[in-house]
Amino acid sequence: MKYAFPENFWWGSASSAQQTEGESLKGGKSATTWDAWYASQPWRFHQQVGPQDTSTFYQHWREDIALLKELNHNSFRTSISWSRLIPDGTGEVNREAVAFYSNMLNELAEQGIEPFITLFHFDMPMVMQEKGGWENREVVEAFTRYAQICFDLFGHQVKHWFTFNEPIVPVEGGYLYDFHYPNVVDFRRAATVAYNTVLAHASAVRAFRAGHHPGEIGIVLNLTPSYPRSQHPADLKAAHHADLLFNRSFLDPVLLGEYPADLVALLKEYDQLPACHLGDKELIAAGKIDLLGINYYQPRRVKCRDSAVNPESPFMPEWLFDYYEMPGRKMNPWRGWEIYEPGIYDILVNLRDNYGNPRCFISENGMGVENEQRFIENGQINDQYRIAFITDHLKWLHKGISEGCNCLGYHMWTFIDNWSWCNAYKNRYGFVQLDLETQKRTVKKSGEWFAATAKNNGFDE
Ligand code: BGP
Repeated sequence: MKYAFPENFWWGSASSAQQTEGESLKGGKSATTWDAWYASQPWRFHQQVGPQDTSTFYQHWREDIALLKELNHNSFRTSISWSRLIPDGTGEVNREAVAFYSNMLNELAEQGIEPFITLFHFDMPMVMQEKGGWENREVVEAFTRYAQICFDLFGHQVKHWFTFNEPIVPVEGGYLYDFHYPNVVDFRRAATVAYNTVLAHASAVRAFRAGHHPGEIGIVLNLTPSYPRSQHPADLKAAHHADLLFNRSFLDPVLLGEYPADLVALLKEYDQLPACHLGDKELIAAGKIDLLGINYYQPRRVKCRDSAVNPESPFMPEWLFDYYEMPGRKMNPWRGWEIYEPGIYDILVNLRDNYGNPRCFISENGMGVENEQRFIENGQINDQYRIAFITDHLKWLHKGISEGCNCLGYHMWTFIDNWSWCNAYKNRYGFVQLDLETQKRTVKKSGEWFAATAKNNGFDE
């Protein structure tokens, strides 16, 4: 086999509670920011399809786990919904939710599929958001309690925990660029949200260790390698700043136990540092992880600014760099994201060389495509573009592993076409096609390809 992967390599896919469960306001669950936002501004969502329209994992989990098995998954990541488990955020545990998650985890075990469980995948309970969400330090304690409850309830079933999925995204979306609730545009508030998220992460890790729970704990970060337009010092500086803000603001605390000095200096220079309390440093140092999940979709290409910043305008990341639309770059035209396969290798090499080669795996990688129906042949979506996308990324991943990078698995986004934040069903990512009307599931060609690859632990070319 030309591209053989290490023994016990994790092959699987990822999903999340809000995007798949459905029954968004049923089964005792309270509203998340997504439910509330949809209720007040449905036009924000593609074709006004809201988070209630899903593949209804809440009912179809058994059937879906059978499909995971059919696709030869040996592992699968999903999340627990805080607002389902503890509807008022801080009080009573919802027994119906406990039964649901525990039955689902049992079924995964029965099928020999290792569960990877995320505690927070963008779905803040609205009751907590009303108290300030991640801007309010009190949420750190509430999140830690929620995490502890999960460890206590499901610790015998789950061996791989993740505190957050892509914690920078609610920061960017909710507090900088207006694509998540609460639609604030304010760098200082964004910095506070990011800081409190790091504290919440560290506090949950500390609780996990204090409780001597079995297994390991980590976080899932979306890493966007920052490439400069040129080797000119001004472009290099722009790339360094983008890297500090969008990667290292989480990567350094969770792997090294501290913030990069350059980032602290930068925020100080622009008077954007969040308030620090006594003991925060020690807490952050306690938040070092066992396992890093890497979501890789696209790089970030930047250049120095061509024009001076208007000093009257509010501080934004773009004060420090401009985006660079590199001529000839390969794009996914539907999602508007660049496809750059070597990025996956560059991430791994950076982790190996600058972060002590931590245990890691690719926790998401994928290709969202519009109107996939047009590729149906004999009743099945023939998504050759997705097979090519995965193959090309796996080749670079394989190269990284053969050069000593400590990458233990590859999970695709996603198992079944799911509801996406604001984009609803505009771009579909699944190995399995979902008919929203009938709930019928049909495996795509890429699903079959992946099943064979997972079974053979690699592929030939
Ligand atoms: C990641 C998220 C996923 C998923 C994916 C695809 O950022 O972790 O939840 O949605 O991106 O992105 P989108 O659905 O916005 O196209």
